[in-house]
Amino acid sequence: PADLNNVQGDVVIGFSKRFESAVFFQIDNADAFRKQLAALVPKITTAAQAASDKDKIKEHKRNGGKDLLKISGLNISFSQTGLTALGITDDLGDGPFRDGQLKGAEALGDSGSTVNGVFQPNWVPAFKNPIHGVIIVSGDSHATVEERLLDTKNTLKLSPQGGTCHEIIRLNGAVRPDDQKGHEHFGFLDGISNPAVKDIDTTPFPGQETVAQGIVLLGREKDTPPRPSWALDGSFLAFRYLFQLVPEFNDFLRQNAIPGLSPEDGAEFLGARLVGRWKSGAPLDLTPLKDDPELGKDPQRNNNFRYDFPEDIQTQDRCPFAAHVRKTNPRFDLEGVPPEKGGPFSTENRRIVRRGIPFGPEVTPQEKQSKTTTQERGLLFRCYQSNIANGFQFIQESWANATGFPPFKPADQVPGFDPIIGQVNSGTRSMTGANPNAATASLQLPTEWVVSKGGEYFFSPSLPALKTTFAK
Ligand code: N7H
Repeated sequence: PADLNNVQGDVVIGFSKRFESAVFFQIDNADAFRKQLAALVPKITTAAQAASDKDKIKEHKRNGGKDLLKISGLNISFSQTGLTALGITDDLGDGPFRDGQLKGAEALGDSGSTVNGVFQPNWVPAFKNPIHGVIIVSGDSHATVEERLLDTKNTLKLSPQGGTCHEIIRLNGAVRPDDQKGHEHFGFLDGISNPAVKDIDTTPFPGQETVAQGIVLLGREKDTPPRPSWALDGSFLAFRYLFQLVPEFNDFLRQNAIPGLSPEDGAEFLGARLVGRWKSGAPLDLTPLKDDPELGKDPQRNNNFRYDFPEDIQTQDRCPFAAHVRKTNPRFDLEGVPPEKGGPFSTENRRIVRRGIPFGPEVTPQEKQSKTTTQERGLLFRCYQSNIANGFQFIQESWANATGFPPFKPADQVPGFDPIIGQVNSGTRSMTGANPNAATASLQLPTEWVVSKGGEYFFSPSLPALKTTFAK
């Protein structure tokens, strides 16, 4: 198994964070960059350090301390064009990584238009130009992030003129305030369900699935393609710059509130049906008719469900097939398919390690009133996996965007799109099962509430690879 001193901390374990910045950069002078990188490598946060930071925070809280320990994390990752700029020519064996995300944007379903026969997604310009790498800096406060980032820039000699590399775009994320802490901008508790990695997350929560190390780390058990030896213990990072149309989402919930309840409760219930969890985090599969905030925040219970039923076919009585968390981790919808139907199908190699953070301000009173987004906000989505085609890309294209998925269901119930992230290049979307009393009824959805404005695929090398293959 991997040594946690060799793996970057964001890949496994994860950073403890309130604030985070992602600085996307382009390399100008490969030799000089490699030299400065040698000085940066000892400063990079390993998984061992990230784990010890987590323990420190726990200890601090146990002693009655407020959650203000000074903690920060630093990681670095490179795109295919970044490897090429550095003169690293070994093939990492991952198609989507090699091609870059821009080329795959149309297939991912992003909105855009075709100009002279070439699809152009509606991305911000920064992501339409080559990005060589990304530095991720996290911390307990804005000041901690600034301090660590300044030191990183100085160490790397990242500067607009005459440095080793320069910044293309910087994106800043922050945990939302007060009782929305840990919730994404639509209001739902996030970061509940990640797979446990074998021999690393050794005490999984009930219902938390343990995956082989090679599902996340290259070169480990169950990682299949041939890799250069230096790729061992690295991981692919899929980054997505996703805007969220929050007032529009809330307006839709009110307009289409589930009947038979007060308008507020009907809207709340519809929101839960779209996501598959209540805003508190409580899964519909365990509490299908009303929220249970105690369950929502209890890690011993809030992931302990499988969508398994005593019936001989899967149903969407408790949770729609298309609900975001069911589409993106179908559990028993695949693992419970009986042998006579060709099953069971394992979902192990579809699992990803998610590490997103919200960006942008809270919804303003004006936006609420006009039901129209005027401020940019959303999710700086990122996830790690050893194989992008099996992980992020498969979940987006073959599950969220695939109207027939999951397959093992009553013939008259076409699940439709994942209402949160499912997309088809601004085409029309619908789903069934939103109303628990009308499983076959189709609900028309807006073309998108989550709008992709950019992204890239990166490789997060191990510490030994950074020292020997990347730095000099
Ligand atoms: Fe999702 N949301 O607020 O609705 N996501 N997601 N996601 N997501 C999850 O279980 C959300 C996105 C997954 O194991 C929760 O931890 C939003 C992308 C997966 O049961 C909530 C955006 C992809 C899971 C959200 C967004 C995924 C998951 C419940 C974009 C991959 C775990 C919290 C702005 C292609 C499912 C939790 C499981 C959970 C939301 C993006 C995948 C609330 C707003 C792009 C695998």
